[in-house]
Amino acid sequence: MTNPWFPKRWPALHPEHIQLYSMATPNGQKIGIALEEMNIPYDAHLIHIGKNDQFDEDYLKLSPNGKIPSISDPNGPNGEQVFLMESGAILLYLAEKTGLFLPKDPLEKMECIQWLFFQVAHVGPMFGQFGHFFKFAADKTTDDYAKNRYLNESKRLLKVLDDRLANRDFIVGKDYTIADMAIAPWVSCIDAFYKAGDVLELGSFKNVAIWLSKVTSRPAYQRGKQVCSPA
Ligand SMILES: N[C@@H](CCC(=O)N[C@@H](CS)C(=O)NCC(=O)O)C(=O)O
Repeated sequence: MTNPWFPKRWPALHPEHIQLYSMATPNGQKIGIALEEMNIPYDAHLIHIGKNDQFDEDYLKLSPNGKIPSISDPNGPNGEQVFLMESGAILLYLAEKTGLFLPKDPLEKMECIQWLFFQVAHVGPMFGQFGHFFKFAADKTTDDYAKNRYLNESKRLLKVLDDRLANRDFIVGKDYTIADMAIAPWVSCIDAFYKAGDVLELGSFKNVAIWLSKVTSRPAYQRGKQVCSPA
């Protein structure tokens, strides 16, 4: 095993533990939630994206795309340090490492991975673009074209989720998995951060509402969503 490497600005407090580099946005929250749910010891480092920490030369060495979240694990495969970016890949890595929150049954496991990819490919980018045009750039565009495009797509995705949850407790089935950890912070942020519950008609997605309250009331979820909050 070679000596682990840590970015200069964010030294490890416990070099033997997983290091999380993140901020409490929906993509970042997923990993704080997973670490808490899985009871994994970790050091948390705030990468303040509003202050461009994500472009720090050292940070880019562990997360070349310049986004949060990322992790390093000094005890990765073959005992070597591993660096990982992309929240979906990190969730899968942590679930495989611990054997938790990823179904053992092969079919259910594929379904879990499918819904995880659905989050990363659709829910995150579309809700994120909606939030951008609805909350942050409302005064920078001359018409509603972009806002409406992402609003309609976000509503469509909420309906896909609502249908999926019509006869299931959680996204895959009866058990809570990393797919729930990935999707819930994004649905939660619609009201909590974008203040767009009304415009997206969140209340009309009844199955989503029941599922969301089940997931977000978990103590580990509550702890995890605050990890790497700016002061
Ligand atoms: N697909 C990536 C998306 C990560 C992402 O977009 N992170 C945002 C915060 S939610 C970020 O780092 N933004 C900083 C920037 O764009 O400069 C993932 O799931 O990890």
